[in-house]
Amino acid sequence: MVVATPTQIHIEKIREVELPIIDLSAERSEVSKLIVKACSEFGFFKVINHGVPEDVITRMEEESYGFFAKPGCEKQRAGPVNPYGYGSKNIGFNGDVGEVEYLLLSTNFVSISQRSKTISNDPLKFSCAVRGYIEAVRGLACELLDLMAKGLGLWVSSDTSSSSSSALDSASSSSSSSVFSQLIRDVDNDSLFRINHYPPLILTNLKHTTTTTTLDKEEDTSSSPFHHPHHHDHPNDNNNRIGFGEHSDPQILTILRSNDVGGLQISPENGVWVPVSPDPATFCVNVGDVLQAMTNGRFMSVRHRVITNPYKSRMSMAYFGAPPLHATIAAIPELVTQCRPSLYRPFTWSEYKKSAYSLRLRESRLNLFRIL
Ligand code: GA4
Repeated sequence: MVVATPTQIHIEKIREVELPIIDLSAERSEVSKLIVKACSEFGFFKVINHGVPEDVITRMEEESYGFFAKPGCEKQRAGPVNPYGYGSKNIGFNGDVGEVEYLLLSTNFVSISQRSKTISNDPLKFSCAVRGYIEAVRGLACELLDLMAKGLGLWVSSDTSSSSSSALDSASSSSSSSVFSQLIRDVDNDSLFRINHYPPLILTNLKHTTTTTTLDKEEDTSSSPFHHPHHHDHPNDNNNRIGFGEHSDPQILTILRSNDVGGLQISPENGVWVPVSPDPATFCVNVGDVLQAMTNGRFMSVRHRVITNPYKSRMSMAYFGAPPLHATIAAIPELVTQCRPSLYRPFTWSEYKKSAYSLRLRESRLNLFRIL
């Protein structure tokens, strides 16, 4: 274990900033401007009046709680995580760990119903809940991507034309979906659904005394969290552990819903961490690396992490909208100018994904594709 010097510990600043809140019931052109502003300045925003039915969310949440409440040996039956299934503590393939257990699923319905057999005693109920949730959240992701395209002046919708144009067509061509949402509407899209459960510290400690991941790397004094009752929400306190280490999401767009337990933090600049207040009534949306590349850096894929709560379980459900593996990702021509030349060389999603899995979680993988 590396011992941190006092300067290393003080580098980390926590700022209280509220994320922009987008009301999807407001006037469309106003909403699209606000979304573009949020994606350019924060890379993150919250959505209210999102139209995803409450019962669809509740059903998915109940199924998830049901799974994580099972004994460890039963949960292991849904593993290993590669390519899809149950994982615990290990993240990716290069030695990253966190105080998290999770289910990683493809959004392909055939794959989900296959997987459900090892996840639930009532596989049909589980796969229907996942299917309903994914359909609703994908709809929301498409709507948000279309609003982004409108806000960037890239797309004029036309209800009469079909959506057959390819992602490489001019972005401003008239169609029923934008150049962004076409990628995740594609039948071959590579989108993912992930359910994360961050157990409270007390449970984690009782069950696993050997592998823990502390935020600051001082000696671990966390076995008695009640000795620090006034500091239990401070992330530099040893009672808080890394649930999911800092990273950016590789895909296009992430739609996250959590229970009422906080822990998500975003990093608008190096060494600064901003806690995101939990709100089960909203969705938290963030720009992924692919969208940063397609907007030629106009939108930011911001680093984030999750800190566990010492007393309460956090559960989050994330939909990662991704292109088909063979899709070529390049900056939208309208966003490349003499003053703003192309920042990244074109790549396929398959190439990018391979590169992401070959690196550690915290690596800035988009930089490998930078040309300037
Ligand atoms: C971060 C976003 C998604 O959770 C995920 C993660 C994936 C994994 O957990 O297997 C990655 C991580 C995520 C980024 C870089 C690579 C891939 C672990 C890792 C080290 C499922 C994804 O697509 O990328």
